[in-house]
Amino acid sequence: FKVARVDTTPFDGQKPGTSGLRKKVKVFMQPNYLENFVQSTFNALSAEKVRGATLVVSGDGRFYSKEAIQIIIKMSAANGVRRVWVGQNGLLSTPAVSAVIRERVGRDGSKASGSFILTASHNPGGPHEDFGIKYNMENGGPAPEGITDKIFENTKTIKEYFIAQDLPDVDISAVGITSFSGPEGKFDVDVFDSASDYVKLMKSIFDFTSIQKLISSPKFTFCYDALHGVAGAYAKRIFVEELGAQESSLLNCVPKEDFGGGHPDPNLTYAKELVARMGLGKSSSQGEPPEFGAAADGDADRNMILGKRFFVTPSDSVAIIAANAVQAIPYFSGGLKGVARSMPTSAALDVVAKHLNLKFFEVPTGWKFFGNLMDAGLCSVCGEESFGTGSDHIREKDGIWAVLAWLSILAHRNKNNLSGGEKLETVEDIVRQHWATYGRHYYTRYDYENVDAGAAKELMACLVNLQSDLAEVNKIVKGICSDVSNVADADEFEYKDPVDGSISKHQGIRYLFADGSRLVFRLSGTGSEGATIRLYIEQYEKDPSKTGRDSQAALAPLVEVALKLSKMEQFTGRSAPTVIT
Ligand code: VG1
Ligand code: CO
Repeated sequence: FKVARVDTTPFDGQKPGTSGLRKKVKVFMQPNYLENFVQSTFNALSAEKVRGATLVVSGDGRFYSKEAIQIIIKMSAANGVRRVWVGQNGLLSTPAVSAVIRERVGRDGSKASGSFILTASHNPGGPHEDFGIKYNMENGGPAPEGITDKIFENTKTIKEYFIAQDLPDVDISAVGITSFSGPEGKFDVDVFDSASDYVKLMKSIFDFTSIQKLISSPKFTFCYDALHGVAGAYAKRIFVEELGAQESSLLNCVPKEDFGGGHPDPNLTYAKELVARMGLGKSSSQGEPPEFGAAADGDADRNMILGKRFFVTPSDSVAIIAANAVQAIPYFSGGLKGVARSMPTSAALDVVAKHLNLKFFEVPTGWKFFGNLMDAGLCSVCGEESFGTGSDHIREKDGIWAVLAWLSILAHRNKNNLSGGEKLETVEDIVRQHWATYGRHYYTRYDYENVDAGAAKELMACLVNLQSDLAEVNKIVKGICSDVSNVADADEFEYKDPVDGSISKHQGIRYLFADGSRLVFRLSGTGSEGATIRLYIEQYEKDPSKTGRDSQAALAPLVEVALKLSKMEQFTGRSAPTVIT
């Protein structure tokens, strides 16, 4: 092949957000749009990460992925990349990409130094929906801000990109290596099985035999919903082929370019079918719900954990996994190095860390901040309130890992109880016991999606302003509701990375109450249109006789305070949020 140099001009708005660049498909399909971003990324990396390097290129299979993969292959060839690894049919979950970067060895002994991941995660897909791209580094984790800032700077001045226009499209549906020769020598495209490296890693972490016993017990029933995302490709291999679950346990496990028209976001609003099957929500199906249910997002890094007629908040989930990991999961049998959560995530994990005397870290929203802690050996288990849970086995959150962690806890708790007449210890039992031991963090998140960007900025600016006068804040708060405790502190969250010293500012506005309750306001960094305001509300209850309330009822006074304090309706014109989780 030959290398063509193509003239181009910058596009506005190619700034990577919380997790890469996400835009409507039609934006990405403009001539040179994807090419500019890819070349800007190559130019942001040091030469040895590109020339002669091995890159992974794959994603969640959403609409436009196949075309994007061919473009990136041709641009990689032209930029001197030696090998491109592609999951069969272009499919790799985000956690599988991270595993492949860290674990896979090519036939010629090669190792990958980075990856383009093609996904907009939990955002819908299809010709009128979202596409996305992000770059992950040699450790398998998202590019740090230093790199994403450089990429953005490059997109503003880009004048040219390089592409091997005459390279034929590679058949990514068949496993195998295709070799080409170019001006600098050989270039290989290696198409490989999407699941095997990931499955191997999971088998090295968990005790599959004990999970298999749980799943085969007549007392245990199971259901997994991939929402037509890429998780389906892994669910079949792991839950059915390895662990013996029945095929009928899998819902929506055929990956689709448009996620079947749905919103591939595993929460009580969008995972409707699973929610009904589990006996939650209004439209409960007939029959006895399964004991355990779970769902994933489009790229399979998120998870929702459900018990029979019972929802586990993601903040509780990470705390419960941390509290049980050493006993239930072989990978952690030597102890946990530390735990971490993102700032808006509830403090349930903090209480576990304190009890177990573990190192604890609070980082800004987005998985990239956990990576440094893990690389430095400071953190084993971490999570976010946004249905993200994971560990240092890779550098991304991991939806199927979280399900296997819960299955491991259930298998451990019930190991002498799988046959015979006794009742199983359920998901709900485990959560209620956890609350009895550690107290409960009532928690909810209100999302106002696609609001006017100017209005969202104003609302945030007012909240920042208000923080300078706590006496005034308390006067307003008491005027709204006399029952809530005093606001003891308020700030904008700022993070200093303990490993590299880098500072991230403006990571969300916090109002911290004397009794440990919190209100947090943030603007989302993953939307593709307008602005999304997120409001996070949390209240701690230590008294075991009061941990069983309905969470929306328990939080009602704080919700009222948050909405009035921020003048939410006045600024946004919305009388209710788009989604409550
Ligand atoms: C959201 C979540 C955040 C998560 C991010 C990526 O970001 O709040 O916790 O890490 O999505 O998840 P934001 O900036 O919109 O609040 V995924 O599964 O979309 O890659
Ligand atoms: Co995701």
